[in-house]
This record gives sequence, structure tokens and C-alpha cells, in this order.
Amino acid sequence: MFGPGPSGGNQRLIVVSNRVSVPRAGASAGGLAVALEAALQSSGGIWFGWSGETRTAIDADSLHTQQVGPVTFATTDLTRRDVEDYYLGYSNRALWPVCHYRLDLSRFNERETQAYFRVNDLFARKLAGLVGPSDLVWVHDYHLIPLGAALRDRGLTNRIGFFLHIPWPPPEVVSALPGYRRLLQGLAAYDVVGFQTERDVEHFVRCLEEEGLGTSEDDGTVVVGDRRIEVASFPIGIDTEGVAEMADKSVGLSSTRRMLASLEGKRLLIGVDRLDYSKGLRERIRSYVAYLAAHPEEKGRVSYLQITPKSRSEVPEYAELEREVATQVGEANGACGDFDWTPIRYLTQNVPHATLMGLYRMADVGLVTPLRDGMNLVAKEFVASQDPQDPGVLILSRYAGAAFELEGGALIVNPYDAVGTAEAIDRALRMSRGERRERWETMMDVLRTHTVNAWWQNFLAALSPAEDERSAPSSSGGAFGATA
Ligand code: GDG
Repeated sequence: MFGPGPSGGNQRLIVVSNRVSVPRAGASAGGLAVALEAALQSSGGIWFGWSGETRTAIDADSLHTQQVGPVTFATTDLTRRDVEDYYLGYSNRALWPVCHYRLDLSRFNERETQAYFRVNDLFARKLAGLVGPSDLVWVHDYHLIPLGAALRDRGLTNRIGFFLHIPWPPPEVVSALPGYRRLLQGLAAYDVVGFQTERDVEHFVRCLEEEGLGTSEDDGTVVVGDRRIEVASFPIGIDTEGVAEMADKSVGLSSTRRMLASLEGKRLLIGVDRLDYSKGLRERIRSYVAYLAAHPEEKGRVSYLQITPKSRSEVPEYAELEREVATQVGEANGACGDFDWTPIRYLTQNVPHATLMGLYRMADVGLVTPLRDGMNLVAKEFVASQDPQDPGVLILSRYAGAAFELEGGALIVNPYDAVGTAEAIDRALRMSRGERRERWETMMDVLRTHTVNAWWQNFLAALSPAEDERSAPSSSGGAFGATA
């Protein structure tokens, strides 16, 4: 446990994210939820955010709370209007597309911009009363950029950190956002601003400098007025050992056995992505069709399984993409298939986590070809799931954050280049076992150290106050030492 804070209270962790994963009996939480809960368990604390529920009117001070062990889950409902403007609007039709370099898909609307800052103020109002003077506050992702500044406006002097899960583009792109300067000022109000890659860090520092809001120093900090903030990359990881074990055990699952039997010896390519235009699904299907056109002898001998749970269907650009991908899959199967062979198996349902790891393990090729991605955990899960004796090959987009860590072992492709990606598919399917093992080991060396636990521990180590700023020094260096 951390040393006592200035008021004598324990230093707890407060995690804030748009959606809160309240543990429910019988439901299995996703990787990030498990990781953040582990962080919360180690110090005790609060996980705060939107409940996912809407009401016609909400009281500015009401909260739902649920205590689970040392963690309080505190959530608030939002009005339907707030969800439309703050969440579906500015967050997902302005910030998301612009941060994924898609100015063409962005839609700006003054009411939605206002709502974004207003809802962040509302969250700050509800959260401020829960924060003790020595608590650490860790805010997650693009929905909540202004939250730190809103908490400061309410007098909070705590250490507050922010982590962006998605890319941060250069000023030439991101400055198109309405409220751009206010967003930068919001980010500059944090003590630690974390990104997935060094590239995102460079872009952000350029934004601050070009707007005259900060000056970078040689030690990696940025001076903002009379304050100094840390801006750094914290590439998110996975529970590498846990995934490997789960994939190993999955051979016994009936779903895995059914899948294997249905392949009848065909080579398997797999793609797993939320249905999102950033994931490059249309380009990937085009590349696969280009591969089949270049290698007609492989028809009937390969199978491409694409698992794509629907997401954000209420946003028109996503509903449109759903139709486009379904049409494209139908056309590809109609044109390239045969009466005894379906080239693409396409699922839009959620698949249980353990089954997913089993499918990764059985695949010869993992197709991870986003047009832009903050990190991409599927790439890492695919690698960790492989049979060490006979691993599959990862084909990875140069535009995924994961490419910075996995370029030594993956086949890196430009996802817009169908011919180049088709060539990578051919190379992956013909690669010798020796080369596959060598490449896999190179990637596993990275994944064994860059785990999800190392990620949160490193972030919290950066966020924790320096020893001399603590009222009572802790002999161990604190609960969040970067050890993993
Ligand atoms: C954002 C950033 C960044 C997928 N389908 C199913 C399923 N999944 C799981 C995967 C993986 C997760 O969802 C997806 O994570 P990604 O990282 O690939 O992508 P985003 O959802 O866009 O995440 C991204 C991430 O935040 C973390 O910082 O890496 O760049 O965009 O874990 O396995 N899980 C189950 N069934 C499915 O059908 N159970």
C-alpha cells in the first residue's frame, strides 16, 4: 500500500473511463478491464464513468456506487441528448475519425462540441467530491480529454494522468478539430500524458509547441507555463502468459474441434476486428481477392475467417460500413467461390475469448491490416496464441502502433496496397517452419516483457509523486514500481 497522503489518508487510485466495467456474476471482463482492475486492487480505489444507461433527465450530483472488495465502482447515467452529442457526436464523429486520419469521415457540429466539454464538466463535478487529497487520478481515452482541466477548475491539485488509446496525428491533421486549442490546453493540464507510440508523442509535442502552449526539454518533459508535464509513450500490452495458456488449452474446446474439422486440411487465415473503418476491412478483403486472382491454384485450399463484432451501429458511418463489408464479402464469395468452397467465412457476432484464442492458434496467418490503429491488441494476442513448435505468421499493417514493437518478426505491409499485401499472404503461406519460429521468438521476446501489467505499472510509476514530494516516504518505492 502507498504511504499516507498529505491529509493522512491512503493514496488510492481513481480510474476514469467513458464506460465502466462493473463486474457481473457470470460475465467475463475483457483484457483491459482485467488489467485496470488489477491496478485498482493493488491500491484500493474507485473506477468512475458512464453507466451506459440513459434517462430523460439526470440529477447533477447523483451517482450509482457498488463496492467490490477494495474497489468502488461509481457510475452516472447520461441523458439521451448527452449520449447523442457527447458520445455518438463529438467523440465518435469528430475525435475518432480525425485521430484516425479520416478527415473525410469526420462531421463537426457546434452543439456536439459544446456537449463534449459540458459532459466532461458534469463528470468532473460528480467525481471531484470522491477524490481524496493524495489520490492519483488516471483518465482514459479520447472521450475524456478535458476532464483533467475540469477537475483543476474545481480546485483539485492531485497528480492526474491521461492515457490516449488511439493515435494522435500531426498538427496538420488534428488541428482540423473544432475546439482544437481547448483540447490541447486540456491535455496540458495533466501531470503525465501517455500515448501508445513515440510517433504520437512527437506529434503531440509539435502541437503544443506550434500553438505556443509548451516547450519540450531534453529530459522528455514539456514546460507548460510554470508547470512541467511528462509526455511519454506507454505501449499497451496483453497478458502474454495468460493468452498463451488459454490458447494451449483451447485445443480441447468443442468449438475449436468443430472449426478444425470444418477446415478439412485447408490453410486458415484469420482476421478479428471490431467493425470499424479504421481496421481496413475493405482493403483486406480486396487483398485476399488479389491473392486468389494471382494464385488460382490455391482456390479451395485456403479459408479466410473474418470475425467482426458490430460496433457503434448508431453512428451512420458504421451502419454504412456494415452494409458495404457484407456486400463485398458476398460479392467475393460469389465471384471466387465454388459449390464446395466458400473463400471468406464472415461472422458479425461476438465470439467467446477462449474460442478466439483457439482460432488464432489454429490459423496459419493472422491478418492485422488496419489503416490506422493506436496499438492493436489482436496482433499481440495472435502471436501469443501460437504453438511455439509450429507458429503462424503475422501480417501487420505499418500503420498499427503494434508495428513499432513487432516489426522484427511480422511481415509488415501497406494495407492500401492490395498487390503487396497479397504477396505477403503468399510469402506467409510458403514460409519455412524455421523462419516462422525465428520470427515468432523475436516477437515473443518483446511481448514477454511489454505485458499489460508492465504497462499500468510503468504509467503509475510515472504518475506517482517523486519521493521528496510525499509527506511520508515509502520504503518500497510505492505500490506502482515498474517491476514487471
Ligand atoms: C482500442 C484502440 C488499442 C474482438 N472481437 C472479439 C473480441 N475482441 C477483442 C480482441 C482484443 C480487443 O477486442 C480489441 O482490441 P484492439 O486493440 O484490437 O482494438 P480496439 O477495440 O479498437 O481498441 C486500439 C486498444 O484500444 C487498447 O489500448 O490497442 O488501437 O483502437 O482484445 O481480442 N473479444 C471477444 N469476442 C470477440 O468477438 N471475446
